[in-house]
Amino acid sequence: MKTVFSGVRPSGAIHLGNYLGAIKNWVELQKNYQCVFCVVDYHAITTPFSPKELSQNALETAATYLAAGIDPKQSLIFVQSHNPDHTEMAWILNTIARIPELERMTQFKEKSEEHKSAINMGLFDYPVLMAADILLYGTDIVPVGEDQEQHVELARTLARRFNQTFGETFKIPESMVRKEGARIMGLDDPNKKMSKSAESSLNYIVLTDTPEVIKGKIKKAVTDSGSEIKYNPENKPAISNLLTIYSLVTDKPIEQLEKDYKDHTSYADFKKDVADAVVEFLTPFQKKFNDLLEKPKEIKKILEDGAKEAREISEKTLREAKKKMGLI
Ligand code: ATP
Ligand code: LTN
Repeated sequence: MKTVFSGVRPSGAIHLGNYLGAIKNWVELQKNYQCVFCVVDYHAITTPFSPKELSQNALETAATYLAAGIDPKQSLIFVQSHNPDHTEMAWILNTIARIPELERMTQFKEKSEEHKSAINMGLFDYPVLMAADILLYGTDIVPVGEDQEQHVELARTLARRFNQTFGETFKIPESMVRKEGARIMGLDDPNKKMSKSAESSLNYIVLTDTPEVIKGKIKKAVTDSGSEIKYNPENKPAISNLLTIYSLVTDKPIEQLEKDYKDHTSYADFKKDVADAVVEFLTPFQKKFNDLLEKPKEIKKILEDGAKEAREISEKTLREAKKKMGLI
Protein backbone atom coordinates (compact mmCIF):
# COMPACT_ATOMS: atom_id res chain seq x y z
CA MET A 1 0.00 0.00 0.00
CA LYS A 2 1.28 3.46 -0.86
CA THR A 3 2.07 5.92 1.91
CA VAL A 4 0.57 9.38 2.35
CA PHE A 5 2.07 12.00 4.69
CA SER A 6 0.73 15.41 5.57
CA GLY A 7 0.52 17.89 8.41
CA VAL A 8 -0.92 21.15 9.67
CA ARG A 9 0.88 23.64 11.87
CA PRO A 10 -0.80 24.17 15.24
CA SER A 11 -0.37 27.88 14.83
CA GLY A 12 -3.90 29.14 15.38
CA ALA A 13 -7.50 28.34 14.84
CA ILE A 14 -7.97 26.01 11.90
CA HIS A 15 -10.07 27.56 9.16
CA LEU A 16 -12.29 26.38 6.35
CA GLY A 17 -9.40 26.75 3.87
CA ASN A 18 -7.31 24.24 5.82
CA TYR A 19 -10.26 21.89 6.07
CA LEU A 20 -11.39 22.04 2.44
CA GLY A 21 -7.89 22.40 0.97
CA ALA A 22 -6.22 19.72 3.04
CA ILE A 23 -7.99 17.74 5.74
CA LYS A 24 -11.12 16.87 3.73
CA ASN A 25 -8.94 15.07 1.18
CA TRP A 26 -7.11 13.16 3.88
CA VAL A 27 -10.31 11.50 5.03
CA GLU A 28 -10.83 10.14 1.52
CA LEU A 29 -7.22 9.06 1.16
CA GLN A 30 -7.14 6.96 4.31
CA LYS A 31 -9.42 4.44 2.63
CA ASN A 32 -6.80 3.50 0.05
CA TYR A 33 -3.44 4.48 1.54
CA GLN A 34 -1.33 4.00 4.64
CA CYS A 35 -1.65 7.53 6.00
CA VAL A 36 0.53 9.47 8.43
CA PHE A 37 -0.91 12.75 9.70
CA CYS A 38 1.31 14.90 11.83
CA VAL A 39 0.70 17.93 14.06
CA VAL A 40 3.80 19.84 13.01
CA ASP A 41 4.55 21.84 16.14
CA TYR A 42 8.25 22.41 15.36
CA HIS A 43 7.06 24.23 12.26
CA ALA A 44 4.67 26.33 14.32
CA ILE A 45 7.47 27.77 16.47
CA THR A 46 9.22 29.36 13.46
CA THR A 47 6.86 32.35 13.64
CA PRO A 48 5.94 34.25 16.84
CA PHE A 49 3.72 32.20 19.16
CA SER A 50 2.58 31.93 22.75
CA PRO A 51 3.58 28.74 24.60
CA LYS A 52 0.21 28.38 26.28
CA GLU A 53 -1.65 28.72 23.01
CA LEU A 54 0.76 26.33 21.29
CA SER A 55 -0.11 23.41 23.54
CA GLN A 56 -3.85 24.08 23.24
CA ASN A 57 -3.53 24.49 19.46
CA ALA A 58 -1.66 21.19 19.17
CA LEU A 59 -4.42 19.41 21.04
CA GLU A 60 -7.09 21.13 18.96
CA THR A 61 -5.31 20.31 15.70
CA ALA A 62 -5.28 16.64 16.68
CA ALA A 63 -8.96 16.90 17.69
CA THR A 64 -9.69 18.44 14.28
CA TYR A 65 -8.09 15.50 12.48
CA LEU A 66 -10.14 13.08 14.57
CA ALA A 67 -13.43 15.01 14.33
CA ALA A 68 -12.99 15.34 10.56
CA GLY A 69 -12.93 11.57 10.33
CA ILE A 70 -9.29 10.50 10.52
CA ASP A 71 -9.45 7.14 12.20
CA PRO A 72 -6.48 6.33 14.46
CA LYS A 73 -7.04 2.64 13.81
CA GLN A 74 -6.37 3.17 10.13
CA SER A 75 -3.98 6.12 10.09
CA LEU A 76 -1.10 7.33 12.22
CA ILE A 77 -1.69 10.58 14.08
CA PHE A 78 1.10 12.08 16.14
CA VAL A 79 2.92 15.26 17.15
CA GLN A 80 6.15 16.09 15.33
CA SER A 81 8.13 17.03 18.45
CA HIS A 82 7.32 13.62 19.98
CA ASN A 83 9.51 11.96 17.39
CA PRO A 84 13.09 13.30 17.51
CA ASP A 85 13.94 11.52 14.25
CA HIS A 86 12.44 14.50 12.40
CA THR A 87 14.93 17.04 13.70
CA GLU A 88 17.81 14.61 13.37
CA MET A 89 16.93 13.90 9.75
CA ALA A 90 16.52 17.63 9.14
CA TRP A 91 20.10 18.19 10.27
CA ILE A 92 21.36 15.58 7.83
CA LEU A 93 19.34 17.09 4.98
CA ASN A 94 20.64 20.54 5.94
CA THR A 95 24.04 19.45 4.76
CA ILE A 96 22.78 18.86 1.23
CA ALA A 97 20.23 21.69 1.00
CA ARG A 98 21.66 24.79 -0.64
CA ILE A 99 21.18 28.27 0.69
CA PRO A 100 20.01 29.79 -2.64
CA GLU A 101 17.41 27.02 -2.88
CA LEU A 102 15.95 28.03 0.45
CA GLU A 103 16.19 31.74 -0.34
CA ARG A 104 13.87 31.16 -3.27
CA MET A 105 11.02 29.83 -1.14
CA THR A 106 7.90 31.96 -1.46
CA GLN A 107 6.68 31.17 2.03
CA PHE A 108 10.02 32.23 3.53
CA LYS A 109 9.86 35.52 1.66
CA GLU A 110 6.26 36.14 2.69
CA LYS A 111 6.74 35.23 6.33
CA SER A 112 9.95 37.27 6.52
CA GLU A 113 8.02 40.26 5.24
CA GLU A 114 5.25 39.59 7.77
CA HIS A 115 7.57 39.19 10.77
CA LYS A 116 10.46 41.51 9.94
CA SER A 117 11.94 41.46 13.43
CA ALA A 118 11.78 37.68 13.83
CA ILE A 119 13.41 36.23 10.70
CA ASN A 120 15.00 33.25 12.43
CA MET A 121 17.02 30.27 11.24
CA GLY A 122 14.05 27.96 11.90
CA LEU A 123 11.92 29.91 9.46
CA PHE A 124 14.66 29.67 6.84
CA ASP A 125 15.11 25.96 7.49
CA TYR A 126 11.38 25.20 7.57
CA PRO A 127 11.30 23.48 4.16
CA VAL A 128 14.19 21.17 5.13
CA LEU A 129 12.36 20.01 8.26
CA MET A 130 9.32 19.47 6.07
CA ALA A 131 11.43 17.37 3.69
CA ALA A 132 12.57 15.30 6.68
CA ASP A 133 8.93 14.79 7.75
CA ILE A 134 8.06 13.48 4.32
CA LEU A 135 11.14 11.39 3.52
CA LEU A 136 11.32 9.57 6.87
CA TYR A 137 8.16 7.60 6.09
CA GLY A 138 8.95 6.49 2.55
CA THR A 139 6.10 8.74 1.49
CA ASP A 140 4.65 8.35 -2.00
CA ILE A 141 2.06 11.12 -1.88
CA VAL A 142 1.86 14.45 -0.05
CA PRO A 143 -1.60 16.03 -0.16
CA VAL A 144 -1.27 19.78 0.35
CA GLY A 145 -2.73 23.09 -0.70
CA GLU A 146 -1.16 24.83 -3.68
CA ASP A 147 0.99 27.03 -1.45
CA GLN A 148 3.01 24.03 -0.26
CA GLU A 149 3.90 22.54 -3.63
CA GLN A 150 7.21 24.36 -3.74
CA HIS A 151 8.21 22.75 -0.45
CA VAL A 152 7.32 19.27 -1.69
CA GLU A 153 9.40 19.99 -4.80
CA LEU A 154 12.35 20.71 -2.52
CA ALA A 155 11.80 17.42 -0.68
CA ARG A 156 12.03 15.69 -4.07
CA THR A 157 15.21 17.55 -4.94
CA LEU A 158 16.85 16.66 -1.62
CA ALA A 159 15.80 13.02 -1.89
CA ARG A 160 17.27 12.75 -5.40
CA ARG A 161 20.46 14.55 -4.40
CA PHE A 162 20.97 12.32 -1.38
CA ASN A 163 20.32 9.18 -3.41
CA GLN A 164 22.76 10.28 -6.11
CA THR A 165 25.46 11.21 -3.63
CA PHE A 166 25.20 8.43 -1.08
CA GLY A 167 23.19 5.68 -2.78
CA GLU A 168 19.51 4.83 -3.07
CA THR A 169 17.87 5.63 0.27
CA PHE A 170 14.76 7.77 -0.11
CA LYS A 171 11.59 7.30 -2.08
CA ILE A 172 10.79 10.32 -4.27
CA PRO A 173 7.47 11.75 -3.07
CA GLU A 174 4.86 13.47 -5.16
CA SER A 175 2.58 16.31 -4.17
CA MET A 176 -1.13 15.95 -4.65
CA VAL A 177 -3.05 19.17 -5.06
CA ARG A 178 -6.75 18.82 -5.64
CA LYS A 179 -7.73 21.52 -8.08
CA GLU A 180 -10.95 22.43 -6.40
CA GLY A 181 -10.35 23.73 -2.92
CA ALA A 182 -6.60 23.94 -3.41
CA ARG A 183 -6.83 27.62 -2.68
CA ILE A 184 -9.79 28.95 -0.74
CA MET A 185 -9.57 32.72 -0.80
CA GLY A 186 -10.14 35.24 1.99
CA LEU A 187 -13.76 36.33 2.39
CA ASP A 188 -12.66 39.93 2.83
CA ASP A 189 -10.15 39.84 -0.02
CA PRO A 190 -10.68 37.17 -2.70
CA ASN A 191 -7.27 37.88 -4.20
CA LYS A 192 -5.39 36.43 -1.23
CA LYS A 193 -5.70 32.96 0.27
CA MET A 194 -7.76 32.45 3.39
CA SER A 195 -5.17 32.51 6.15
CA LYS A 196 -5.15 32.17 9.91
CA SER A 197 -2.63 34.98 10.10
CA ALA A 198 -4.90 37.42 8.23
CA GLU A 199 -5.40 40.76 9.94
CA SER A 200 -9.17 40.66 10.08
CA SER A 201 -11.24 37.76 11.38
CA LEU A 202 -13.65 38.53 8.53
CA ASN A 203 -11.03 36.88 6.27
CA TYR A 204 -11.74 33.35 7.45
CA ILE A 205 -14.29 30.97 8.88
CA VAL A 206 -12.88 29.19 11.87
CA LEU A 207 -14.11 25.60 12.13
CA THR A 208 -15.52 26.39 15.57
CA ASP A 209 -17.32 29.61 14.59
CA THR A 210 -20.96 29.63 15.73
CA PRO A 211 -23.72 29.59 13.08
CA GLU A 212 -24.39 33.29 13.78
CA VAL A 213 -20.73 34.20 13.26
CA ILE A 214 -20.53 32.12 10.07
CA LYS A 215 -23.67 33.74 8.67
CA GLY A 216 -22.39 37.19 9.59
CA LYS A 217 -19.01 36.62 7.95
CA ILE A 218 -20.49 35.30 4.71
CA LYS A 219 -23.03 38.12 4.64
CA LYS A 220 -20.19 40.63 4.92
CA ALA A 221 -18.00 38.78 2.40
CA VAL A 222 -16.80 40.90 -0.50
CA THR A 223 -18.69 40.36 -3.79
CA ASP A 224 -17.92 41.23 -7.41
CA SER A 225 -19.61 43.69 -9.69
CA GLY A 226 -22.66 42.46 -11.60
CA SER A 227 -25.14 40.03 -10.13
CA GLU A 228 -24.58 36.77 -12.02
CA ILE A 229 -23.65 33.63 -10.09
CA LYS A 230 -20.91 32.40 -12.43
CA TYR A 231 -17.60 30.67 -11.80
CA ASN A 232 -14.86 32.86 -13.24
CA PRO A 233 -11.88 33.31 -10.91
CA GLU A 234 -10.32 36.02 -13.11
CA ASN A 235 -13.31 38.34 -13.37
CA LYS A 236 -15.38 37.18 -10.45
CA PRO A 237 -12.94 36.04 -7.78
CA ALA A 238 -15.30 36.56 -4.84
CA ILE A 239 -18.31 34.72 -6.27
CA SER A 240 -16.04 31.97 -7.61
CA ASN A 241 -14.62 31.51 -4.15
CA LEU A 242 -18.09 31.27 -2.61
CA LEU A 243 -19.10 28.80 -5.32
CA THR A 244 -16.04 26.68 -4.57
CA ILE A 245 -16.86 26.66 -0.87
CA TYR A 246 -20.52 25.90 -1.56
CA SER A 247 -19.58 23.06 -3.89
CA LEU A 248 -17.11 21.49 -1.46
CA VAL A 249 -19.40 21.57 1.54
CA THR A 250 -22.36 20.13 -0.37
CA ASP A 251 -20.44 17.85 -2.78
CA LYS A 252 -22.45 19.42 -5.62
CA PRO A 253 -20.49 20.25 -8.79
CA ILE A 254 -20.04 23.96 -9.49
CA GLU A 255 -21.80 23.64 -12.87
CA GLN A 256 -24.84 22.30 -11.07
CA LEU A 257 -24.83 25.25 -8.67
CA GLU A 258 -24.47 27.70 -11.56
CA LYS A 259 -27.56 26.16 -13.13
CA ASP A 260 -29.49 26.28 -9.86
CA TYR A 261 -28.78 30.01 -9.56
CA LYS A 262 -29.20 30.91 -13.22
CA ASP A 263 -32.24 33.09 -12.63
CA HIS A 264 -31.08 34.71 -9.44
CA THR A 265 -30.60 38.41 -9.52
CA SER A 266 -29.25 39.07 -6.06
CA TYR A 267 -26.08 37.97 -4.32
CA ALA A 268 -27.83 38.20 -0.97
CA ASP A 269 -29.96 35.06 -1.43
CA PHE A 270 -27.00 33.16 -2.77
CA LYS A 271 -24.84 34.15 0.19
CA LYS A 272 -27.54 33.10 2.61
CA ASP A 273 -27.64 29.64 1.00
CA VAL A 274 -23.85 29.35 1.09
CA ALA A 275 -23.88 30.26 4.78
CA ASP A 276 -26.59 27.70 5.55
CA ALA A 277 -24.65 25.01 3.69
CA VAL A 278 -21.44 25.80 5.58
CA VAL A 279 -23.31 25.70 8.91
CA GLU A 280 -24.88 22.38 8.01
CA PHE A 281 -21.49 20.99 7.00
CA LEU A 282 -19.75 22.15 10.17
CA THR A 283 -22.40 21.28 12.76
CA PRO A 284 -21.65 17.53 13.06
CA PHE A 285 -17.92 18.29 12.95
CA GLN A 286 -18.25 20.78 15.81
CA LYS A 287 -20.17 18.32 17.95
CA LYS A 288 -17.45 15.67 17.59
CA PHE A 289 -14.70 18.25 18.11
CA ASN A 290 -16.25 19.56 21.34
CA ASP A 291 -16.85 16.05 22.67
CA LEU A 292 -13.23 15.13 22.01
CA LEU A 293 -11.86 18.22 23.71
CA GLU A 294 -13.71 17.26 26.86
CA LYS A 295 -11.49 14.18 26.99
CA PRO A 296 -7.98 15.53 26.40
CA LYS A 297 -6.47 12.38 27.98
CA GLU A 298 -7.92 10.26 25.20
CA ILE A 299 -6.46 12.55 22.56
CA LYS A 300 -3.07 12.45 24.29
CA LYS A 301 -3.14 8.65 24.41
CA ILE A 302 -3.84 8.47 20.67
CA LEU A 303 -0.94 10.85 20.04
CA GLU A 304 1.42 8.88 22.29
CA ASP A 305 0.60 5.59 20.58
CA GLY A 306 0.89 7.30 17.21
CA ALA A 307 4.36 8.66 17.99
CA LYS A 308 5.58 5.23 19.06
CA GLU A 309 4.39 3.63 15.87
CA ALA A 310 5.69 6.50 13.76
CA ARG A 311 9.13 6.12 15.27
CA GLU A 312 9.24 2.45 14.40
CA ILE A 313 9.02 3.47 10.76
CA SER A 314 11.17 6.60 10.84
CA GLU A 315 14.08 5.13 12.77
CA LYS A 316 14.71 2.60 10.00
CA THR A 317 14.98 5.33 7.37
CA LEU A 318 17.17 7.48 9.61
CA ARG A 319 19.48 4.55 10.41
CA GLU A 320 19.79 3.75 6.72
CA ALA A 321 20.62 7.37 5.81
CA LYS A 322 23.27 7.60 8.53
CA LYS A 323 24.82 4.33 7.45
CA LYS A 324 24.98 5.48 3.82
CA MET A 325 26.76 8.65 4.94
CA GLY A 326 29.32 6.74 6.95
CA LEU A 327 28.08 7.91 10.33
CA ILE A 328 28.99 5.11 12.73
P1 ATP B 1 -0.92 30.75 7.43
O1 ATP B 1 -1.97 31.28 6.52
O2 ATP B 1 -0.89 31.41 8.75
O3 ATP B 1 0.39 30.61 6.77
P2 ATP B 1 -2.26 28.40 6.89
O4 ATP B 1 -3.66 28.81 7.17
O5 ATP B 1 -1.75 28.39 5.51
O6 ATP B 1 -1.35 29.29 7.77
P3 ATP B 1 -0.97 25.86 7.36
O7 ATP B 1 -0.83 25.12 8.62
O8 ATP B 1 0.22 26.51 6.81
O9 ATP B 1 -2.11 26.96 7.53
O10 ATP B 1 -1.60 24.91 6.26
C1 ATP B 1 -2.22 23.65 6.51
C2 ATP B 1 -2.73 23.05 5.23
O11 ATP B 1 -3.83 23.80 4.76
C3 ATP B 1 -1.74 23.04 4.07
O12 ATP B 1 -1.87 21.85 3.34
C4 ATP B 1 -2.13 24.23 3.24
O13 ATP B 1 -1.76 24.10 1.91
C5 ATP B 1 -3.63 24.21 3.42
N1 ATP B 1 -4.19 25.54 3.27
C6 ATP B 1 -3.90 26.63 4.00
N2 ATP B 1 -4.60 27.69 3.60
C7 ATP B 1 -5.39 27.26 2.58
C8 ATP B 1 -6.35 27.87 1.75
N3 ATP B 1 -6.66 29.14 1.89
N4 ATP B 1 -6.96 27.13 0.80
C9 ATP B 1 -6.67 25.83 0.67
N5 ATP B 1 -5.77 25.17 1.43
C10 ATP B 1 -5.12 25.87 2.36
N1 LTN C 1 4.28 23.39 5.75
C1 LTN C 1 3.02 22.70 5.79
C2 LTN C 1 2.85 21.85 6.99
C3 LTN C 1 3.74 20.68 6.90
C4 LTN C 1 3.61 19.57 6.01
C5 LTN C 1 4.70 18.71 6.29
C6 LTN C 1 2.70 19.27 5.03
C7 LTN C 1 4.86 20.43 7.64
N2 LTN C 1 5.42 19.26 7.30
C8 LTN C 1 4.88 17.52 5.55
C9 LTN C 1 2.88 18.07 4.30
C10 LTN C 1 3.96 17.24 4.58
C11 LTN C 1 1.92 23.71 5.74
O1 LTN C 1 0.86 23.35 5.45
N3 LTN C 1 2.10 24.93 6.04
